[in-house]
Amino acid sequence: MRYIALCTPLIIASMALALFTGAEARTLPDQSPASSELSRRANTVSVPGADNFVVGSIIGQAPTTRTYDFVVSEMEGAPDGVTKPMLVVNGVFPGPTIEANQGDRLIIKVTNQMSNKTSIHWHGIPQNGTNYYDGTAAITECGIPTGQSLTYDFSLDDFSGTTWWHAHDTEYTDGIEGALIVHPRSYPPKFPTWDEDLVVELTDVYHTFSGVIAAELYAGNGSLSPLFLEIPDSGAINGIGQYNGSANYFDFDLKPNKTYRLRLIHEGSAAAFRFSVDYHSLTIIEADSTLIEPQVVSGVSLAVGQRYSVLITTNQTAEPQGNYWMRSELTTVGSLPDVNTDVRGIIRYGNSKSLPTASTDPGVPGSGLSDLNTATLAPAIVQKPLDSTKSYAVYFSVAESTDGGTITFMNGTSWQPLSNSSTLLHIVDAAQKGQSFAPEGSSVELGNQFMITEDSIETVDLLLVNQDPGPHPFHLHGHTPFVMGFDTGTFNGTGLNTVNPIYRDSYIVPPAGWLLLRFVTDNPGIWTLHCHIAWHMAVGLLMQINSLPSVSAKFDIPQTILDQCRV
Ligand SMILES: *[C@@H]1O[C@H](CO)[C@@H](O)[C@H](O)[C@H]1NC(C)=O
Ligand SMILES: *[C@@H]1O[C@H](CO)[C@@H](O)[C@H](O)[C@H]1NC(C)=O
Ligand SMILES: *[C@@H]1O[C@H](CO)[C@@H](O)[C@H](O)[C@H]1NC(C)=O
Ligand SMILES: *[C@@H]1O[C@H](CO)[C@@H](O)[C@H](O)[C@H]1NC(C)=O
Ligand SMILES: *[C@@H]1O[C@H](CO)[C@@H](O)[C@H](O)[C@H]1NC(C)=O
Ligand SMILES: *[C@@H]1O[C@H](CO)[C@@H](O)[C@H](O)[C@H]1NC(C)=O
Ligand SMILES: *[C@@H]1O[C@H](CO)[C@@H](O)[C@H](O)[C@H]1NC(C)=O
Ligand SMILES: *[C@@H]1O[C@H](CO)[C@@H](O)[C@H](O)[C@H]1NC(C)=O
Ligand SMILES: *[C@@H]1O[C@H](CO)[C@@H](O)[C@H](O)[C@H]1NC(C)=O
Ligand SMILES: [Cu+2]
Repeated sequence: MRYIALCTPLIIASMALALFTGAEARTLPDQSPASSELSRRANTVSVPGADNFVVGSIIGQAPTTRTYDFVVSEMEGAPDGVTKPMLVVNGVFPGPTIEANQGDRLIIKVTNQMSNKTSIHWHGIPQNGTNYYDGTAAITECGIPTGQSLTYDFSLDDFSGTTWWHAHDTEYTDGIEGALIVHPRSYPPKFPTWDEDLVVELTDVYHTFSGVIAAELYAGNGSLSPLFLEIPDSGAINGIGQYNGSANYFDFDLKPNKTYRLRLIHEGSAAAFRFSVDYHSLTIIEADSTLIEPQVVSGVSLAVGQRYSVLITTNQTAEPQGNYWMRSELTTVGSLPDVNTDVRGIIRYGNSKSLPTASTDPGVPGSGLSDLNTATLAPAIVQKPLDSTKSYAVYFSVAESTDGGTITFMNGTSWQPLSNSSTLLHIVDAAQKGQSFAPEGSSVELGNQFMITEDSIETVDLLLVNQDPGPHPFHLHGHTPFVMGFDTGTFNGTGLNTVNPIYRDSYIVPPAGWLLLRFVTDNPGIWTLHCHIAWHMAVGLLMQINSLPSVSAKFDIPQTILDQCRV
């Protein structure tokens, strides 16, 4: 990898904010006064209210339709203290939490007040029968033009778990994202329990506007070195981070001797995060939206798009004031000057507002615990994979573009979004004329739409081969595939777990290694499979799975989506 220049922040603004007013009500959770200070400035992003990070009150309600109104706009914000241009929903970062129960229907009206198009993707939601509401710009829709709205309307069906929603391009890097929590009807017998249920949204923060980074990454020009541009400046926990001496922290004010479920959600764009809470062990109970056999660890690493639920018990005494750091350390970004990798928040359960005292992560002393090894994840509800009926291998790589920028390939094709159209429109148009858009098997359509088409229900083995020396976190829309195996080096036909493989929607393909997914093509539509490093997808690391096109042909694509493709 060439990492040759420094990522220079464009704007450095110092914010004079009182950290502790001493007059705050004790609430759960409790944010730094920085947020209320910010919200008083016009056209400026604020941190959402405490309710946004507490869930669980709707459990047990009868199945219902839940409606949300999202207005997306351009604002200024300062998640880590440095003022930057942001793109946000309803003026808050992170965006509004959507909370529902298994079986509910969601109706979300999204109005675009930005100067560019947008679309919102509901990460991990199956969208069975509603592929056109998957929110993938240029694939399932054409994007919501400036000044227009699109109302996403879908059933959650049997889906449950911790996930998130986000704009489906680098716009999400600047703030268009939020939590999406769906409570299951029930948990497996003997599954652990908790007293309160909290949302912890982890991001990396870029001082440079995402549109600028993406353009320069590809073109290889500008003042910033392209291969370096994917390096964030810092990070944030629930919208608050630290940079260059700013010291605001997201603050959970908890009760002693209780068990809390923390739903960790990686909503960032490139860095991996190692999450831990000083002196507290973490009991992992969920990976993405899959409940797992509980495991006690000292820390957990999350790649872009991944989620983990962890239980912590507020029963420690190592910090006499009862204040503990929670840490979201940026990893995989190297040790670079001017990047703050040491991102923190606070968990309090004493009566003091002072800062925790530990300067470095003390771990869980005397526990002998180590961090999660994802190879040991086992689902709490075992599903036995069917034998595969089809098998494909896809090789992906990161390369230098002719201009000296960065370009990525999946089997030699670098994806570029169709303009004023979507893959789904092409599929449906062709089918309605009695033709097919793509032949069965693998093909490249319209120059750079690389896809695999199955018009019957198949159990597909897809081997992803990473030809790059870095790890890449992949995500397949509309499915929760089995992760049959992964390793560095070359796949030799062994090393697969056919007994109780984890099924989840986001997985790391190891450096210069492989990962084997198994999924069933029983969900009609066009499904995106891509690297979730926002910059890698922006320069081409994306392919599509075209399932049951003769069923997709009967989709009643909403008129608004059709109209918005003609703008
Ligand atoms: C709009 O999109 C262009 C092209 O991707 C990008 O360069 C620009 O920064 C974007 N502007 C905003 C305000 O999102
Ligand atoms: C970089 O290249 C792009 C595409 O060729 C061009 O639009 C842009 O103006 C260039 N920017 C600079 C700073 O040279
Ligand atoms: C950090 O802040 C100091 C003092 O405000 C300023 O001089 C310096 O340029 C800043 N450094 C970075 C990397 O932002
Ligand atoms: C928490 O539980 C421990 C052990 O039962 C007890 O010693 C301690 O007083 C409790 N703390 C509070 C604040 O209730
Ligand atoms: C704190 O709670 C954890 C998790 O329930 C438990 O394993 C541990 O023994 C408790 N520690 C103390 C000091 O009570
Ligand atoms: C990808 O390329 C490899 C090597 O050329 C080929 O064997 C494989 O079939 C291709 N995969 C697909 C899905 O086309
Ligand atoms: C395609 O979309 C662009 C950007 O929204 C718009 O400026 C242009 O007029 C559209 N072209 C056609 C042929 O509809
Ligand atoms: C084959 O691959 C598996 C999984 O990566 C590995 O554990 C095993 O050592 C490999 N066997 C040989 C003979 O290379
Ligand atoms: C999607 O719905 C069809 C028809 O109800 C069903 O056969 C199929 O199993 C479903 N697929 C998924 C992934 O839920
Ligand atoms: Cu990648």
